[in-house]
This record gives sequence, structure tokens and C-alpha cells, in this order.
Amino acid sequence: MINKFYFLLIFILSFSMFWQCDNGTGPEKKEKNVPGRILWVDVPDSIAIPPAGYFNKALVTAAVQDSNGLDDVDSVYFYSKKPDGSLANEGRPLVMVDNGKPFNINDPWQQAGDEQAGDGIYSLTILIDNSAQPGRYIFTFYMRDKAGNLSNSMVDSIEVVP
Ligand SMILES: [Ca+2]
Ligand SMILES: [Ca+2]
Repeated sequence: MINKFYFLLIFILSFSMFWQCDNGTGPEKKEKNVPGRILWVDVPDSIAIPPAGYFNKALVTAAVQDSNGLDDVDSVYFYSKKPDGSLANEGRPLVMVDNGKPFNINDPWQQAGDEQAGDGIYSLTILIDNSAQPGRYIFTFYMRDKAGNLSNSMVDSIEVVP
């Protein structure tokens, strides 16, 4: 009984030493960087397909937080899955901005309708033209920080109505 107990104790001690080694002796000792979080997202419930030659637009926003400060936010983006299951924007993320610039159709990725710069609320105005596929689009949001940590994801959707 006692032998078994010692064996277990040694096992636990050596395991915890190994664990500490593995985590505590990295090449650099930086301030601990933790992943950020998406706090909420706001996507309109629906958007109508406009007549040919017109655009309809909808503002999409996401609020993020990072314990290392908003300066640590590298990018906030979402993927858009179309009703047929394929990804919009050729599978690339739709990158949001927190630059406070009003919407400008000639520069929609940078002048994207963000209300206030630097408040941790990221924005993108999505545009729908007459060629849009009707149905439900699923948006999955992420935030990446400057240490490369990926946040939780958050999902919302919009109905594109004919
Ligand atoms: Ca961080
Ligand atoms: Ca903002």
C-alpha cells in the first residue's frame, strides 16, 4: 500500500516537473498574451435584392475585447457562407475596420461605414446587387490578436430576399 502511494507521488511530482519545464522555459519571457474575444455581432435580419444596376447595403458590426488592450487586435473578420454552401468572396475573409470612416462606395473596404474609430467596434458594409443568390447567408466572425491568438467564433446570418 505504502509503496503504491510513493510510486503515485513520484509519478505526480515528475509529471508536474515535466509540465512546468514544458511551459516555463520558453526562449523569451514576454508579458502573457491571451486570446481576445468577440463580445457581440450585429447583422441585419434581411436585405432585399435590388433592381439591376443598383446596390443595397447593410452594415455589419462586431465588438471585440482583448485583455492586452485594443492595440493588440490585429484583425477582425468574418467568412460568409452562401445559401448553396460555398464561401463568398472566393473563400477569403471579409475584413472589418475600426477606423471611423463613413461609407464610400468607391472604397468600401476602407471607408466601410464605421461609426467611431478605435472603440473596439469593427464594421463592414456589405453590398448586394441584382446577381446575389437569394437565401440565408451564414457569417462566422473571428478576431486575431498580434500574438497570433485566435478568438472564439461567433455566428450570425442574414436573409437575402428576392
Ligand atoms: Ca491578446
Ligand atoms: Ca468603430
